[in-house]
Amino acid sequence: MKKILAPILLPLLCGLAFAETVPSADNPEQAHADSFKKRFASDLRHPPESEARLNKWFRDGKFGVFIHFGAYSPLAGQYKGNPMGGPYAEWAMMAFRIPLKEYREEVVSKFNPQDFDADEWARVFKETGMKYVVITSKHHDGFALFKSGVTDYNVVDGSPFKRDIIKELEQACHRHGLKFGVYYSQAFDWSEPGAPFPSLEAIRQIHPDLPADFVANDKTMEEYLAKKSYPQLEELMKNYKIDLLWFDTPASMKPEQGRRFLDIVRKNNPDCLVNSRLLYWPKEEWKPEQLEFFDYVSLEDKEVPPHKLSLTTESPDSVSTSYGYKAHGPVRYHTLQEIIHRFVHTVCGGGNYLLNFGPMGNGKVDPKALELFQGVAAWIKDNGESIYGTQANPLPARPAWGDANLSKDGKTLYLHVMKWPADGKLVVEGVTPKVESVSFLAPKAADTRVAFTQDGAILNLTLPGSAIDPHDTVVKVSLTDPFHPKTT
Ligand code: H79
Repeated sequence: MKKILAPILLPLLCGLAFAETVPSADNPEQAHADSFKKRFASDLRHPPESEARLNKWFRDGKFGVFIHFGAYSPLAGQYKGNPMGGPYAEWAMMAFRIPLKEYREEVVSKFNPQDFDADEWARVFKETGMKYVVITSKHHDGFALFKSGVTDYNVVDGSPFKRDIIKELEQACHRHGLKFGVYYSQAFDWSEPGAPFPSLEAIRQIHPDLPADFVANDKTMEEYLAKKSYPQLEELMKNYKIDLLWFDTPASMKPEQGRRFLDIVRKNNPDCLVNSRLLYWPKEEWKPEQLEFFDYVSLEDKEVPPHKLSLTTESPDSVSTSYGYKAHGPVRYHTLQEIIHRFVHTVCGGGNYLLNFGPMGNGKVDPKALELFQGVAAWIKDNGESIYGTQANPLPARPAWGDANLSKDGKTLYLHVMKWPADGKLVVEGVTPKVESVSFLAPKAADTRVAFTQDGAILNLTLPGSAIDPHDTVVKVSLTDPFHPKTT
């Protein structure tokens, strides 16, 4: 029996800890950069079809919103008065080992987000500066937020809400000019005993009525995929206009199964982007034979790239330590400063920033998330030119005082000053093209003079006594000739 279970349980046990990067005692940043280099060889390149798809909107977009919404949202990390110990509110079913029947009776039957207003959400995202949306159409609990003919375990047929959340949001996003993507948990589905689980015990707790001789194995996995996962992906691709497919936690997935998912996406919409969690665990060393299975690299959950890669990346970050809305048990929200810094470092690292929040059980945007979004919007209003359509940091290293990136034509270098120099002297190393002029990007400081001297590739700036922006002051450096950054 152990042998039969190995393929379905082992990948899980080995690969589960991909949430945060392991810090090294002396220099965690260096340790992260080293692990990053080891994972991604510099000769990895996207296939030409992916290049073409990425160039349509993704690479210039830089900023998306990630939404974890589901039957777990009203629980907010608490079940029957018990707060969750773990970080992820969307894991409630597994954390509390709620049997499927009980989950349907006690959780799904109470999912009724009466204040959900897709148009209002889309307006918030648009005002925040996000260019695309990725929402959980089905998370690990297996409950679909779209109308499905495969099972009534979906929002329209199985909840009192009865409205197709994916349809309403897809239409609202496209009305507002936002690209629309869905997260679909293709492998994990706790409503299906044949799919991968963290342990045998967990299968039995969530499915107590299983026959005594039930075993989960490759065959039950394929049966689950054939019965539910492939058909639901087909439904999503046929019944909705999907611009991006976000797969996750590919436990037990085989290449031929990944190919089957890809075929369903491609034949319905050849432009649809696919992230890199259809197959393999992201902690592994990335190999050329993987490249056909994705358009861009999903970095690890909450991982900010330390530098640019030869591949296009996206960082799935969150406003808090959870993805689903969590109001009970341990939870910490990022400060606005942390969010802006993580966003800017991600973009300067050549990647996209996918910022998650969990809507509340009533369907409203979490006010703490909204406040952070408004802060980001205010910063972008002044500094958006240094984000959208830009290229990664062209300097030899990430500077100690912040970060840097480059306009598309290479003629403007943006310096993101996060740590303001006490003496006003900012030294920028590696500016090889000749500097023409230096100014601040924020309109309120457009007339403030910035004195500079250039000594070879060393640019010396004299800044005012205090920062223009408390989080990140952007200094715009105009160059006489385009900066040609090295490719990786
Ligand atoms: O959707 C979000 C997560 O729910 C999902 N990926 C992001 C985008 C995810 N699934 N698995 N994992 C992340 C990694 C698993 C982490 C775990 Fe744990 C550590 C599972 C068990 C230990 C955290 C702590 C979750 C449950 C307990």
